[in-house]
Amino acid sequence: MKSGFVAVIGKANAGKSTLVNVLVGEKVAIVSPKPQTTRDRILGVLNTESAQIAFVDTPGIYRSKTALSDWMLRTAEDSAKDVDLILYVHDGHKGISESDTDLMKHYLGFGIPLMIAYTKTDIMPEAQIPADAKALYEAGIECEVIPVSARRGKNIAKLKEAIIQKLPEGDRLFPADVLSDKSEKFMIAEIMREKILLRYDQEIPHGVAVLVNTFRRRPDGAVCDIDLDIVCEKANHKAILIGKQGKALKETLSFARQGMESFLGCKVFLTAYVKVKDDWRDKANLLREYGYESDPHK
Ligand SMILES: Nc1nc2c(ncn2[C@@H]2O[C@H](COP(=O)(O)OP(=O)(O)OP(=O)(O)O)[C@@H](O)[C@H]2O)c(=O)[nH]1
Ligand SMILES: [Mg+2]
Repeated sequence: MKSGFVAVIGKANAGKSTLVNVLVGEKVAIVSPKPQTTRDRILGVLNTESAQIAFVDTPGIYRSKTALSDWMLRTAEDSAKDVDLILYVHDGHKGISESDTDLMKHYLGFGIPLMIAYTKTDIMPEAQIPADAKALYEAGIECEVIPVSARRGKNIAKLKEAIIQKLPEGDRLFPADVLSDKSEKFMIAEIMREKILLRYDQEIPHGVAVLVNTFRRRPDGAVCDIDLDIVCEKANHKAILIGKQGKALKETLSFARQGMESFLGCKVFLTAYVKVKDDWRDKANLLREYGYESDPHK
């Protein structure tokens, strides 16, 4: 039996969470076209007959502007320590820049085996792949590079095999039915945030935190009642989130409710309030209150 922890690291928007979801075979992390979608370290566990891989999805590496993104960066950096393998996810269709090779070298310097998942091959010319693999090698990145498309499921089996080969012999780290370390309540808040990321632009989704006040499954199990707060950081953001006659919020909530229903497998009654907490992303007490602890391992 092989088992171990694999930190999934890379620039923001590279496709890390999409890849973790495909590898695990379930949605354990939300995904959006905007950078800085993932804020927390999220465990996604893949079980096979002869192996268990505990993937640690992390916030993408991104230029830091707020105390929240500082915390996210620290979370990613800390997650890459004490693992058996670093899976560095590179967005192949963006080409290779010096900042990419610098980051790869930074993680190679951790002294932990590193493998590159070169993803999004479905939206780039095939000939570019060997050219980039060569460019990486010439830049001093000496490690296995596996081209994949998480969206099309291409080469995912090969990537799993390559990862398992690098893991140590050992028993399962988690019971075989555990998929994630996050609760249903956490995922409810994340699904709400995902729909906000998809619906609104610029700083608005990045300045939103979601707090679930009530999450209750009725005794027959067929219905969940969910009540949550959408906290934004400016009064004008609140107006945009709600929209004219509440239309924007109503649409976003309907979209979120559908996502929650398919995740929970039951009907959902969702109520939500939009609140303003001025510049909460730079306030240590509010960061803590919203679950972005100063110590990412807590
Ligand atoms: N075409 C294509 N798009 C992909 C692929 N993988 C991810 N994407 C898209 O890339 C965008 C970012 O994906 P995420 O999985 O959220 O990326 P991430 O690295 O987790 O981003 P952060 O959490 O912000 O760091 C989304 O729009 C995905 O649908 C892929 O294999 N092919
Ligand atoms: Mg992510």
